[in-house]
Order: sequence, then C-alpha cells, then structure tokens
Amino acid sequence: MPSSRSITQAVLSREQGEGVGALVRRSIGRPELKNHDPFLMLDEFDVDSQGGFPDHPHRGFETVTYMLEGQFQHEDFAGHKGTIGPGDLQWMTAGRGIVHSEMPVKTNTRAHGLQLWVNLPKEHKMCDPQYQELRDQEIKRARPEDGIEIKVIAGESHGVSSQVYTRTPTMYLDIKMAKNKTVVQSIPASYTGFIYTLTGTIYVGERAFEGKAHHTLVLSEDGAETVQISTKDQDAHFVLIAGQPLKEPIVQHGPFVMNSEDEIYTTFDDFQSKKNGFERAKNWKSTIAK
Ligand code: FJE
Ligand code: FE
Repeated sequence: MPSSRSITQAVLSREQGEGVGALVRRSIGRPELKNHDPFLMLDEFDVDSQGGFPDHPHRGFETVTYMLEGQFQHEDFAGHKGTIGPGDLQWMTAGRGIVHSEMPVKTNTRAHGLQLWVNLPKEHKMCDPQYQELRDQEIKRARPEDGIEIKVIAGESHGVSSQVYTRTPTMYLDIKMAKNKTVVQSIPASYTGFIYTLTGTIYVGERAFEGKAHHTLVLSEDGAETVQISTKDQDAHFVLIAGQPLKEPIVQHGPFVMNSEDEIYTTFDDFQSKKNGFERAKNWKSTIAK
C-alpha cells in the first residue's frame, strides 16, 4: 500500500452564474464530479452587492459556509440571523427543513467564500435544524512547522481537533503554505476526499501531481492513511476535505436531498403545504433579500 494518497482526477472550475447575479466556481457537483459521497456540492462563490441567494429551502443535508473575503448575511424563517466575515464559519444542519436567505452585505468588497454541501445519513435527514457558528479566532490552528498554517474547521490535524460536531464524519482543513514546504496530513483510510486549490500551485503524493489554482484534486481510495502535499516556488492556499462515504441512495431535487423518489415527493408536499418542518415558511419573507 502506498503511504500517501495520490491524485486520480483533476478538474478546473471556471466561473458560472448561480443564484441571482452571483458567480460560482463549482467543484463537487459539476458533471465530472457528481456526488462525491458524502459530499454533494462545493462552490467557490464570488458575489457583488447586486447578487446573492434570496429565500430558498433546504432539507436532508448540511450547508457549510466559510468566508474568505467580505461579509455575508443570512436570515432564516425561525428568526435566526447574522453576519459572517473573513475566516468565519457557519455549519448549518438543515435536517428536516430550513428556509433562508444568503446575501452579501452591501459594500464595495466582494463576498468571496466556499459553500460545501455535506449529505446526512438516513437517520439524521429529518433531524432538528442546527447551527454551529465559529468566528475566525475561535477556529483552532495547527502549526506543524514555520510557514504551514492549518485551520481545523472539522476533524483533526497534528493533534488539534475542531469543536464542530459532524453527523457525517468529516475533515475540513484550510491550509496555507509558504514556498518550499512539505506537509503530511493523516486521513482515515475509509474516507473519500479531495483538495480544492484557491491560490498557488501544490504537488501531491509520491509522484508530485501538480495542482494549480481553482482545481479539484480527487484523492485516491487506496487505503493510504496520509496525504503528502508540497509547495515549490509559490505560496499556496487550499482546502482539504474528506469524509466517511454514506453508501446510501441519493435522490436530489435542487435543495432537497433524500434517499428515495417517494421521500422527495413527500418533501415537495411538505414544502408546498408548509408542514413537517416547513411550518414557519408560511407567509415568511426575509428582510435581507431585495
Ligand atoms: C442555488 C439551491 C440552492 N451555491 N454558494 C439552488 F440552495 C442554491 C444556493 C447556493 C449557494 C449559496 C451560497 Cl451562500 C453559496 C451557493 C448554491 O443557495 F444557487 C440553487 N440554484
Ligand atoms: Fe442556502
């Protein structure tokens, strides 16, 4: 068995329109990278003050919003409301139902960040909605050596553990590396995973697979329990995301992700009739969407 995972697929994400006047680079969820169990979607979003994601529902999974630059506001049908800024995290378990609005704060800086959709196992799909919110300073860092900073958003790195509770076992690391550095990160053998590169170029695995910015680099599933990542002549910034595959049927209709067609029909009915978790959607309109 190799000691480091290698890269089995590399896909560039170009900007595409999404939501209302928003741009995203879609990683997981694009045609070449459908349902990377347990992950459903990863978007690198870049939204100006004109765009956003006005009132929309979710059921059956979690949305994890991690800001890189600028400010984003959110408001849901239960009155939960707030603003997240650079480095802040919102881990939202939609469970049986959330209706909310996600809009940039109207300033001159773009709102830039990542939104990951983590699927929920069957027994958690209809759980109570939950928010886990961490400010930048509350997210723990591992510094295995000078020039390597790892923000532990979920899971564990170099003895540092995240306080986020994951119903689907998930590792989510934000890694910044100076040039000419090498890091070796442990990953549970059973996890599937990928790297999404934000800036710079990295080299992954024993064969030093080259990954440039805005690429999804899919990790091999060969039982190796580490991944080795190096930089050469450039600093780099990327996220490493891995998780335990659920191996359950996935039936997705937009923002509803269940295990069968039947459950999706029930979900449409629940949403239309405002029941089984969507009660508060009755006559609700967010105050932050235009
Ligand atoms: C969407 C359903 C959705 N990418 N990146 C359908 F939930 C969404 C949606 C998002 C989204 C939100 C943020 Cl803050 C960041 C995102 C999709 O809200 F766009 C469609 N079409
Ligand atoms: Fe949403």
